[in-house]
Amino acid sequence: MNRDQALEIVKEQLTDHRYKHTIGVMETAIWLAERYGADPKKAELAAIFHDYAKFHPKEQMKQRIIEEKMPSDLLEYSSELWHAPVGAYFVEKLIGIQDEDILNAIKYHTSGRVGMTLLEKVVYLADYMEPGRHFPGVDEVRELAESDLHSALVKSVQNSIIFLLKKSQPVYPVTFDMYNDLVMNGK
Ligand code: DGI
Ligand code: FE
Ligand code: FE
Ligand code: FE
Repeated sequence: MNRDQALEIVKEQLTDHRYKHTIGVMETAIWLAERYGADPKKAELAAIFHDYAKFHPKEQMKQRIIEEKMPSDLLEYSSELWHAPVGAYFVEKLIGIQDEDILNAIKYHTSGRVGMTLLEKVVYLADYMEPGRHFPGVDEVRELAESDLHSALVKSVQNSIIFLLKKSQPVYPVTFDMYNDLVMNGK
Protein backbone atom coordinates (compact mmCIF):
# COMPACT_ATOMS: atom_id res chain seq x y z
CA MET A 1 0.00 0.00 0.00
CA ASN A 2 1.41 3.41 -0.91
CA ARG A 3 1.25 6.61 1.10
CA ASP A 4 -1.64 8.21 -0.80
CA GLN A 5 -3.84 5.12 -0.54
CA ALA A 6 -3.16 4.85 3.18
CA LEU A 7 -3.82 8.55 3.78
CA GLU A 8 -7.08 8.36 1.85
CA ILE A 9 -8.30 5.51 4.07
CA VAL A 10 -7.32 7.17 7.32
CA LYS A 11 -8.66 10.63 6.40
CA GLU A 12 -12.22 9.27 6.56
CA GLN A 13 -11.66 8.13 10.14
CA LEU A 14 -10.29 11.41 11.48
CA THR A 15 -11.14 15.05 12.08
CA ASP A 16 -9.17 17.64 10.09
CA HIS A 17 -7.12 18.45 13.18
CA ARG A 18 -6.28 14.80 13.82
CA TYR A 19 -5.48 14.28 10.14
CA LYS A 20 -2.98 17.15 10.27
CA HIS A 21 -1.48 15.56 13.39
CA THR A 22 -1.19 12.29 11.47
CA ILE A 23 0.70 14.00 8.62
CA GLY A 24 3.03 15.52 11.22
CA VAL A 25 3.61 12.12 12.84
CA MET A 26 4.26 10.58 9.41
CA GLU A 27 6.88 13.16 8.45
CA THR A 28 8.54 13.03 11.87
CA ALA A 29 8.55 9.23 11.95
CA ILE A 30 10.21 9.05 8.52
CA TRP A 31 12.80 11.58 9.64
CA LEU A 32 13.55 9.65 12.84
CA ALA A 33 13.64 6.34 10.96
CA GLU A 34 16.17 7.66 8.47
CA ARG A 35 18.25 9.15 11.25
CA TYR A 36 18.33 6.09 13.49
CA GLY A 37 18.21 3.21 11.02
CA ALA A 38 14.60 2.04 11.18
CA ASP A 39 12.69 1.18 7.99
CA PRO A 40 11.25 4.51 6.74
CA LYS A 41 8.48 2.76 4.75
CA LYS A 42 7.31 0.87 7.84
CA ALA A 43 7.55 4.05 9.90
CA GLU A 44 5.43 5.85 7.30
CA LEU A 45 2.64 3.24 7.33
CA ALA A 46 2.61 2.81 11.11
CA ALA A 47 2.45 6.58 11.57
CA ILE A 48 -0.36 7.02 9.04
CA PHE A 49 -2.50 4.42 10.80
CA HIS A 50 -1.44 5.01 14.42
CA ASP A 51 -4.62 6.92 15.43
CA TYR A 52 -6.97 4.93 13.18
CA ALA A 53 -9.40 4.16 16.02
CA LYS A 54 -9.07 7.50 17.84
CA PHE A 55 -12.73 8.41 17.28
CA HIS A 56 -14.35 5.03 17.64
CA PRO A 57 -17.10 5.03 20.27
CA LYS A 58 -15.82 4.05 23.71
CA GLU A 59 -18.40 1.31 24.17
CA GLN A 60 -17.36 -0.33 20.90
CA MET A 61 -13.68 -0.16 21.83
CA LYS A 62 -14.46 -1.67 25.21
CA GLN A 63 -16.37 -4.55 23.59
CA ARG A 64 -13.50 -5.16 21.18
CA ILE A 65 -10.97 -5.28 24.02
CA ILE A 66 -13.11 -7.87 25.82
CA GLU A 67 -13.96 -9.97 22.75
CA GLU A 68 -10.41 -10.03 21.41
CA LYS A 69 -8.98 -10.77 24.86
CA MET A 70 -6.73 -7.73 24.89
CA PRO A 71 -5.26 -6.91 28.35
CA SER A 72 -8.35 -6.35 30.49
CA ASP A 73 -6.55 -3.97 32.86
CA LEU A 74 -6.75 -1.42 30.01
CA LEU A 75 -10.41 -1.03 30.95
CA GLU A 76 -9.53 0.06 34.48
CA TYR A 77 -7.40 2.95 33.20
CA SER A 78 -8.06 5.92 30.92
CA SER A 79 -10.15 5.24 27.83
CA GLU A 80 -7.50 7.34 26.02
CA LEU A 81 -5.39 4.19 26.03
CA TRP A 82 -7.89 2.07 24.11
CA HIS A 83 -7.57 3.44 20.58
CA ALA A 84 -4.03 2.10 20.26
CA PRO A 85 -4.63 -1.68 20.60
CA VAL A 86 -8.07 -1.40 18.99
CA GLY A 87 -6.55 0.55 16.09
CA ALA A 88 -3.91 -2.13 15.57
CA TYR A 89 -6.68 -4.75 15.50
CA PHE A 90 -8.61 -2.93 12.75
CA VAL A 91 -5.53 -2.10 10.74
CA GLU A 92 -4.80 -5.82 10.60
CA LYS A 93 -8.38 -6.99 10.00
CA LEU A 94 -9.73 -4.27 7.73
CA ILE A 95 -6.68 -2.79 6.05
CA GLY A 96 -4.81 -6.07 5.84
CA ILE A 97 -1.46 -4.94 7.17
CA GLN A 98 0.28 -8.02 8.53
CA ASP A 99 3.73 -6.77 9.45
CA GLU A 100 4.08 -7.49 13.17
CA ASP A 101 6.42 -4.57 13.83
CA ILE A 102 4.07 -2.07 12.17
CA LEU A 103 1.08 -3.49 14.08
CA ASN A 104 2.98 -3.34 17.38
CA ALA A 105 4.09 0.24 16.71
CA ILE A 106 0.39 1.13 16.46
CA LYS A 107 -0.63 -1.07 19.39
CA TYR A 108 1.91 0.42 21.81
CA HIS A 109 2.01 4.02 20.59
CA THR A 110 0.13 5.34 23.65
CA SER A 111 1.16 3.13 26.58
CA GLY A 112 4.61 2.10 25.38
CA ARG A 113 5.85 -1.26 26.64
CA VAL A 114 8.91 -3.08 27.92
CA GLY A 115 11.28 -4.07 25.14
CA MET A 116 10.10 -1.69 22.44
CA THR A 117 11.60 -2.20 18.99
CA LEU A 118 13.32 0.66 17.18
CA LEU A 119 10.21 1.14 15.02
CA GLU A 120 7.95 1.27 18.08
CA LYS A 121 10.21 3.91 19.64
CA VAL A 122 10.23 5.96 16.44
CA VAL A 123 6.43 6.03 16.23
CA TYR A 124 5.99 6.71 19.95
CA LEU A 125 8.39 9.63 19.81
CA ALA A 126 7.03 10.99 16.52
CA ASP A 127 3.54 11.02 18.05
CA TYR A 128 4.87 13.03 20.98
CA MET A 129 7.02 15.56 19.11
CA GLU A 130 5.44 16.15 15.68
CA PRO A 131 5.41 19.87 14.78
CA GLY A 132 1.75 20.34 15.78
CA ARG A 133 2.39 19.40 19.42
CA HIS A 134 2.83 22.13 21.99
CA PHE A 135 3.42 20.35 25.31
CA PRO A 136 5.65 21.97 27.93
CA GLY A 137 9.12 20.54 27.30
CA VAL A 138 8.49 19.35 23.75
CA ASP A 139 11.20 21.60 22.31
CA GLU A 140 13.77 19.99 24.58
CA VAL A 141 12.65 16.57 23.32
CA ARG A 142 12.92 17.78 19.69
CA GLU A 143 16.44 18.98 20.34
CA LEU A 144 17.46 15.71 21.98
CA ALA A 145 15.93 13.80 19.06
CA GLU A 146 18.43 15.43 16.69
CA SER A 147 21.22 13.32 18.13
CA ASP A 148 19.97 10.95 20.84
CA LEU A 149 16.82 8.89 20.32
CA HIS A 150 17.10 7.22 23.72
CA SER A 151 17.34 10.45 25.72
CA ALA A 152 14.53 12.03 23.71
CA LEU A 153 12.32 9.02 24.38
CA VAL A 154 13.09 8.98 28.13
CA LYS A 155 12.33 12.68 28.36
CA SER A 156 9.05 12.29 26.48
CA VAL A 157 7.86 9.50 28.81
CA GLN A 158 8.92 11.53 31.85
CA ASN A 159 6.93 14.51 30.57
CA SER A 160 3.87 12.37 29.88
CA ILE A 161 3.96 10.78 33.34
CA ILE A 162 4.46 14.17 35.01
CA PHE A 163 1.52 15.53 33.00
CA LEU A 164 -0.75 12.76 34.34
CA LEU A 165 0.57 13.12 37.90
CA LYS A 166 -0.04 16.87 37.89
CA LYS A 167 -3.66 16.26 36.91
CA SER A 168 -3.94 13.60 39.64
CA GLN A 169 -4.77 11.04 36.98
CA PRO A 170 -3.86 7.37 37.21
CA VAL A 171 -0.90 6.11 35.21
CA TYR A 172 -1.21 2.78 33.41
CA PRO A 173 1.46 0.54 34.97
CA VAL A 174 2.79 -0.45 31.54
CA THR A 175 3.81 3.18 31.03
CA PHE A 176 5.87 3.03 34.25
CA ASP A 177 7.27 -0.33 33.14
CA MET A 178 8.36 1.21 29.85
CA TYR A 179 10.02 4.10 31.65
CA ASN A 180 11.88 1.77 34.03
CA ASP A 181 12.94 -0.48 31.18
CA LEU A 182 14.40 2.46 29.25
CA VAL A 183 16.21 3.90 32.25
CA MET A 184 17.44 0.61 33.72
CA ASN A 185 18.25 -1.29 30.56
CA GLY A 186 19.41 1.62 28.41
CA LYS A 187 19.14 1.57 24.66
O1 DGI B 1 -3.73 9.87 20.35
P1 DGI B 1 -2.82 11.06 20.60
O2 DGI B 1 -3.53 12.20 21.27
O3 DGI B 1 -2.10 11.50 19.37
O4 DGI B 1 -1.68 10.62 21.62
P2 DGI B 1 -1.59 9.29 22.49
O5 DGI B 1 -2.10 8.13 21.75
O6 DGI B 1 -0.17 9.22 22.94
O7 DGI B 1 -2.56 9.54 23.71
C1 DGI B 1 -2.10 10.30 24.76
C2 DGI B 1 -3.21 10.54 25.73
O8 DGI B 1 -3.40 9.41 26.60
C3 DGI B 1 -2.85 11.71 26.61
O9 DGI B 1 -3.96 12.59 26.65
C4 DGI B 1 -2.61 11.10 27.95
C5 DGI B 1 -3.53 9.91 27.91
N1 DGI B 1 -3.23 8.89 28.90
C6 DGI B 1 -4.09 8.56 29.88
N2 DGI B 1 -3.58 7.64 30.69
C7 DGI B 1 -2.36 7.34 30.21
C8 DGI B 1 -2.12 8.12 29.07
N3 DGI B 1 -0.97 8.04 28.38
C9 DGI B 1 -0.03 7.15 28.83
N4 DGI B 1 1.12 7.04 28.17
N5 DGI B 1 -0.21 6.38 29.96
C10 DGI B 1 -1.34 6.45 30.68
O10 DGI B 1 -1.49 5.76 31.70
FE1 FE C 1 -2.91 8.04 19.73
FE1 FE D 1 1.81 9.37 22.69
FE1 FE E 1 -1.36 10.45 17.72
